[in-house]
Amino acid sequence: MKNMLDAPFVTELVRTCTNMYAHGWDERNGGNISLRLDEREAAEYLDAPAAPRREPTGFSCPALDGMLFLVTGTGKYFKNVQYDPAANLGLVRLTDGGACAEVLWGFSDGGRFTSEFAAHMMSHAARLGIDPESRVILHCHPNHLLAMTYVHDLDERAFTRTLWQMETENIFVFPEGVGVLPWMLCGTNEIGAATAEKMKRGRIVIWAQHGIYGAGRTLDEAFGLIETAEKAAEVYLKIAHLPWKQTITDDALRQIAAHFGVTPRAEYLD
Ligand code: 2HA
Ligand code: ZN
Repeated sequence: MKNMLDAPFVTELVRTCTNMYAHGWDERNGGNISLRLDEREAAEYLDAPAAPRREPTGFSCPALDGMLFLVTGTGKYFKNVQYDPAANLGLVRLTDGGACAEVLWGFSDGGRFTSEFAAHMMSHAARLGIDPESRVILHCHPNHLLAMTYVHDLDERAFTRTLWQMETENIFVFPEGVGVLPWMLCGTNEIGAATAEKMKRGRIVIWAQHGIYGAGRTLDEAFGLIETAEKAAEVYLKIAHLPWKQTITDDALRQIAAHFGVTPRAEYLD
Protein backbone atom coordinates (compact mmCIF):
# COMPACT_ATOMS: atom_id res chain seq x y z
CA MET A 1 0.00 0.00 0.00
CA LYS A 2 1.43 3.37 -1.02
CA ASN A 3 1.43 6.28 1.44
CA MET A 4 -1.62 8.51 1.01
CA LEU A 5 0.56 11.57 1.64
CA ASP A 6 2.45 10.73 -1.57
CA ALA A 7 -0.69 10.41 -3.69
CA PRO A 8 -0.61 12.96 -6.54
CA PHE A 9 -4.21 13.97 -5.78
CA VAL A 10 -3.29 14.78 -2.16
CA THR A 11 -0.14 16.65 -3.18
CA GLU A 12 -2.02 18.70 -5.73
CA LEU A 13 -4.85 19.54 -3.36
CA VAL A 14 -2.34 20.64 -0.72
CA ARG A 15 -0.54 22.83 -3.25
CA THR A 16 -3.84 24.35 -4.35
CA CYS A 17 -4.75 25.27 -0.75
CA THR A 18 -1.33 26.84 -0.21
CA ASN A 19 -1.55 28.75 -3.46
CA MET A 20 -5.06 30.01 -2.75
CA TYR A 21 -4.00 31.18 0.70
CA ALA A 22 -1.03 32.98 -0.87
CA HIS A 23 -3.45 34.81 -3.18
CA GLY A 24 -5.32 36.11 -0.14
CA TRP A 25 -8.49 34.29 -1.10
CA ASP A 26 -8.76 32.15 2.04
CA GLU A 27 -8.39 34.11 5.23
CA ARG A 28 -8.69 32.17 8.50
CA ASN A 29 -10.85 29.11 7.75
CA GLY A 30 -12.32 30.64 4.58
CA GLY A 31 -12.72 28.46 1.52
CA ASN A 32 -13.15 24.78 0.84
CA ILE A 33 -12.31 22.29 -1.89
CA SER A 34 -13.67 18.91 -2.93
CA LEU A 35 -12.07 16.62 -5.48
CA ARG A 36 -13.86 13.54 -6.81
CA LEU A 37 -11.56 10.53 -7.01
CA ASP A 38 -11.71 7.42 -9.13
CA GLU A 39 -12.02 4.23 -7.15
CA ARG A 40 -8.97 2.90 -8.99
CA GLU A 41 -6.68 5.88 -8.37
CA ALA A 42 -7.60 5.96 -4.67
CA ALA A 43 -7.25 2.18 -4.16
CA GLU A 44 -3.46 2.22 -4.49
CA TYR A 45 -3.21 4.50 -1.44
CA LEU A 46 -6.30 3.64 0.55
CA ASP A 47 -6.24 1.21 3.42
CA ALA A 48 -9.85 1.82 4.37
CA PRO A 49 -10.87 0.96 7.94
CA ALA A 50 -13.20 -2.06 8.27
CA ALA A 51 -15.72 0.05 10.19
CA PRO A 52 -15.21 3.64 9.03
CA ARG A 53 -16.48 6.59 11.04
CA ARG A 54 -19.86 7.56 9.64
CA GLU A 55 -20.87 11.22 9.58
CA PRO A 56 -24.40 12.34 8.67
CA THR A 57 -24.42 14.96 5.91
CA GLY A 58 -27.89 16.39 6.48
CA PHE A 59 -28.89 16.13 2.81
CA SER A 60 -29.54 13.53 0.19
CA CYS A 61 -27.71 13.32 -3.13
CA PRO A 62 -28.48 9.92 -4.66
CA ALA A 63 -26.58 10.70 -7.87
CA LEU A 64 -23.31 10.60 -5.91
CA ASP A 65 -24.00 7.48 -3.87
CA GLY A 66 -20.82 5.43 -3.45
CA MET A 67 -18.48 8.11 -4.84
CA LEU A 68 -15.18 9.13 -3.24
CA PHE A 69 -14.21 12.72 -2.46
CA LEU A 70 -11.10 14.30 -1.01
CA VAL A 71 -12.34 17.36 0.91
CA THR A 72 -11.06 20.11 3.16
CA GLY A 73 -12.21 19.98 6.78
CA THR A 74 -14.58 22.31 8.55
CA GLY A 75 -12.84 25.04 10.56
CA LYS A 76 -9.48 24.23 8.98
CA TYR A 77 -7.14 26.96 7.75
CA PHE A 78 -5.86 26.69 4.16
CA LYS A 79 -2.52 28.09 5.30
CA ASN A 80 -2.04 25.05 7.54
CA VAL A 81 -3.06 22.28 5.14
CA GLN A 82 0.51 21.80 3.89
CA TYR A 83 1.82 21.15 7.41
CA ASP A 84 -0.71 18.45 8.31
CA PRO A 85 -2.74 17.18 5.35
CA ALA A 86 -4.08 14.21 7.32
CA ALA A 87 -5.75 16.48 9.90
CA ASN A 88 -6.93 19.18 7.50
CA LEU A 89 -8.20 16.93 4.69
CA GLY A 90 -10.37 13.84 4.60
CA LEU A 91 -11.22 11.20 2.05
CA VAL A 92 -14.88 10.25 2.31
CA ARG A 93 -17.29 7.96 0.54
CA LEU A 94 -20.90 9.09 0.23
CA THR A 95 -23.35 6.35 1.19
CA ASP A 96 -27.04 6.04 2.02
CA GLY A 97 -28.01 8.13 -1.01
CA GLY A 98 -25.64 10.90 0.10
CA ALA A 99 -27.08 11.12 3.63
CA CYS A 100 -23.88 9.71 5.15
CA ALA A 101 -20.16 10.24 4.55
CA GLU A 102 -17.81 7.49 5.63
CA VAL A 103 -14.38 8.80 6.63
CA LEU A 104 -11.86 6.48 4.95
CA TRP A 105 -8.73 8.57 5.53
CA GLY A 106 -7.80 11.90 7.15
CA PHE A 107 -9.68 14.20 9.54
CA SER A 108 -7.19 12.61 11.93
CA ASP A 109 -8.04 14.92 14.82
CA GLY A 110 -11.69 13.86 14.76
CA GLY A 111 -12.76 16.65 12.40
CA ARG A 112 -15.30 16.46 9.62
CA PHE A 113 -15.91 17.74 6.12
CA THR A 114 -16.40 21.40 5.24
CA SER A 115 -19.47 23.28 6.45
CA GLU A 116 -20.25 23.84 2.76
CA PHE A 117 -20.43 20.13 2.01
CA ALA A 118 -24.02 20.45 0.74
CA ALA A 119 -23.07 23.12 -1.82
CA HIS A 120 -20.09 21.04 -2.91
CA MET A 121 -21.89 17.73 -3.30
CA MET A 122 -24.99 19.20 -4.93
CA SER A 123 -22.74 21.13 -7.31
CA HIS A 124 -20.79 17.96 -8.16
CA ALA A 125 -24.09 16.24 -8.99
CA ALA A 126 -25.16 19.18 -11.17
CA ARG A 127 -21.85 19.34 -13.05
CA LEU A 128 -21.65 15.56 -13.51
CA GLY A 129 -25.08 15.75 -15.16
CA ILE A 130 -23.48 17.97 -17.82
CA ASP A 131 -19.90 16.71 -17.90
CA PRO A 132 -19.05 13.18 -16.69
CA GLU A 133 -15.39 14.27 -16.40
CA SER A 134 -16.14 17.00 -13.87
CA ARG A 135 -14.16 16.45 -10.65
CA VAL A 136 -13.52 19.64 -8.75
CA ILE A 137 -15.57 22.16 -6.78
CA LEU A 138 -13.60 25.02 -5.33
CA HIS A 139 -14.86 27.82 -3.06
CA CYS A 140 -13.02 30.89 -1.77
CA HIS A 141 -13.33 34.60 -0.93
CA PRO A 142 -11.34 36.58 -3.54
CA ASN A 143 -11.04 40.24 -2.60
CA HIS A 144 -12.00 41.99 -5.83
CA LEU A 145 -14.95 39.78 -6.75
CA LEU A 146 -16.23 40.18 -3.23
CA ALA A 147 -15.87 43.96 -3.45
CA MET A 148 -17.52 44.00 -6.86
CA THR A 149 -20.68 42.41 -5.43
CA TYR A 150 -21.19 45.59 -3.35
CA VAL A 151 -21.00 48.10 -6.18
CA HIS A 152 -22.05 46.27 -9.36
CA ASP A 153 -25.52 45.25 -10.45
CA LEU A 154 -25.97 41.57 -9.48
CA ASP A 155 -27.90 40.80 -12.66
CA GLU A 156 -26.06 37.81 -14.18
CA ARG A 157 -26.02 39.19 -17.69
CA ALA A 158 -24.69 42.58 -16.58
CA PHE A 159 -22.14 41.01 -14.22
CA THR A 160 -20.91 38.60 -16.90
CA ARG A 161 -20.63 41.31 -19.54
CA THR A 162 -18.51 43.47 -17.25
CA LEU A 163 -16.18 40.55 -16.49
CA TRP A 164 -15.93 39.66 -20.19
CA GLN A 165 -15.01 43.26 -21.03
CA MET A 166 -12.15 43.43 -18.54
CA GLU A 167 -9.70 41.35 -20.56
CA THR A 168 -9.74 39.97 -24.09
CA GLU A 169 -9.51 36.28 -23.22
CA ASN A 170 -12.18 36.18 -20.49
CA ILE A 171 -15.01 35.23 -22.85
CA PHE A 172 -12.88 32.30 -23.97
CA VAL A 173 -12.26 31.18 -20.37
CA PHE A 174 -15.91 31.33 -19.25
CA PRO A 175 -18.08 31.61 -22.39
CA GLU A 176 -21.12 30.38 -20.44
CA GLY A 177 -20.88 33.45 -18.19
CA VAL A 178 -21.23 33.53 -14.43
CA GLY A 179 -24.15 32.73 -12.17
CA VAL A 180 -24.81 35.14 -9.30
CA LEU A 181 -26.70 34.40 -6.09
CA PRO A 182 -27.98 37.23 -3.93
CA TRP A 183 -26.81 37.18 -0.32
CA MET A 184 -27.95 33.95 1.33
CA LEU A 185 -27.01 32.25 4.56
CA CYS A 186 -23.98 30.05 3.94
CA GLY A 187 -23.48 26.50 5.18
CA THR A 188 -27.10 25.53 4.46
CA ASN A 189 -28.78 23.06 2.14
CA GLU A 190 -30.71 26.00 0.64
CA ILE A 191 -27.61 27.79 -0.62
CA GLY A 192 -26.31 24.40 -1.73
CA ALA A 193 -29.36 23.72 -3.86
CA ALA A 194 -29.36 27.27 -5.27
CA THR A 195 -25.66 26.98 -6.17
CA ALA A 196 -26.18 23.61 -7.83
CA GLU A 197 -29.07 24.99 -9.87
CA LYS A 198 -26.75 27.71 -11.25
CA MET A 199 -24.01 25.10 -11.84
CA LYS A 200 -26.31 23.47 -14.40
CA ARG A 201 -25.66 26.50 -16.63
CA GLY A 202 -22.02 27.24 -15.97
CA ARG A 203 -18.89 26.60 -13.93
CA ILE A 204 -18.77 29.83 -11.94
CA VAL A 205 -21.26 30.88 -9.28
CA ILE A 206 -20.73 34.07 -7.31
CA TRP A 207 -22.16 34.40 -3.82
CA ALA A 208 -22.85 38.09 -3.26
CA GLN A 209 -20.99 39.55 -0.27
CA HIS A 210 -19.29 36.18 0.29
CA GLY A 211 -17.20 34.69 -2.49
CA ILE A 212 -17.16 32.39 -5.47
CA TYR A 213 -17.61 28.75 -6.51
CA GLY A 214 -15.71 27.32 -9.45
CA ALA A 215 -16.05 23.88 -11.03
CA GLY A 216 -13.74 21.98 -13.33
CA ARG A 217 -12.28 18.73 -14.55
CA THR A 218 -9.03 19.49 -12.77
CA LEU A 219 -7.86 21.63 -9.87
CA ASP A 220 -5.95 23.75 -12.38
CA GLU A 221 -9.07 24.39 -14.43
CA ALA A 222 -11.21 25.39 -11.44
CA PHE A 223 -8.40 27.51 -10.02
CA GLY A 224 -7.80 29.17 -13.38
CA LEU A 225 -11.46 30.07 -13.73
CA ILE A 226 -11.48 31.80 -10.37
CA GLU A 227 -8.15 33.46 -11.04
CA THR A 228 -9.45 34.86 -14.33
CA ALA A 229 -12.75 36.12 -12.88
CA GLU A 230 -10.91 37.63 -9.91
CA LYS A 231 -8.47 39.47 -12.17
CA ALA A 232 -11.38 40.82 -14.20
CA ALA A 233 -12.99 42.11 -11.01
CA GLU A 234 -9.70 43.76 -10.03
CA VAL A 235 -9.45 45.56 -13.35
CA TYR A 236 -13.08 46.63 -13.04
CA LEU A 237 -12.53 48.10 -9.59
CA LYS A 238 -9.49 50.01 -10.86
CA ILE A 239 -11.55 51.70 -13.57
CA ALA A 240 -15.14 51.67 -12.31
CA HIS A 241 -14.93 55.22 -10.94
CA LEU A 242 -13.09 56.64 -13.97
CA PRO A 243 -14.66 57.87 -17.21
CA TRP A 244 -14.40 55.00 -19.75
CA LYS A 245 -13.15 56.01 -23.18
CA GLN A 246 -13.53 52.52 -24.71
CA THR A 247 -14.24 48.91 -23.85
CA ILE A 248 -14.34 45.56 -25.67
CA THR A 249 -17.34 45.82 -27.97
CA ASP A 250 -19.87 43.05 -28.52
CA ASP A 251 -18.59 42.67 -32.05
CA ALA A 252 -15.08 42.13 -30.65
CA LEU A 253 -16.42 39.62 -28.08
CA ARG A 254 -18.01 37.68 -30.95
CA GLN A 255 -14.73 37.74 -32.88
CA ILE A 256 -12.79 36.42 -29.86
CA ALA A 257 -15.29 33.61 -29.29
CA ALA A 258 -15.19 32.62 -32.97
CA HIS A 259 -11.38 32.77 -33.03
CA PHE A 260 -11.08 30.47 -30.01
CA GLY A 261 -13.95 28.22 -31.10
CA VAL A 262 -16.20 28.73 -28.06
CA THR A 263 -19.90 29.48 -27.96
CA PRO A 264 -20.74 32.35 -25.61
CA ARG A 265 -24.13 32.50 -23.95
CA ALA A 266 -26.03 34.11 -26.82
CA GLU A 267 -28.44 36.19 -24.70
CA TYR A 268 -25.50 37.84 -22.92
CA LEU A 269 -24.38 39.59 -26.12
CA ASP A 270 -26.21 42.56 -27.64
O1 2HA B 1 -15.66 28.66 6.45
O2 2HA B 1 -15.77 29.62 3.37
O3 2HA B 1 -18.38 29.48 3.30
C1 2HA B 1 -15.49 28.23 5.19
C2 2HA B 1 -16.29 29.00 4.25
C3 2HA B 1 -17.74 28.99 4.42
ZN1 ZN C 1 -17.03 30.89 2.23
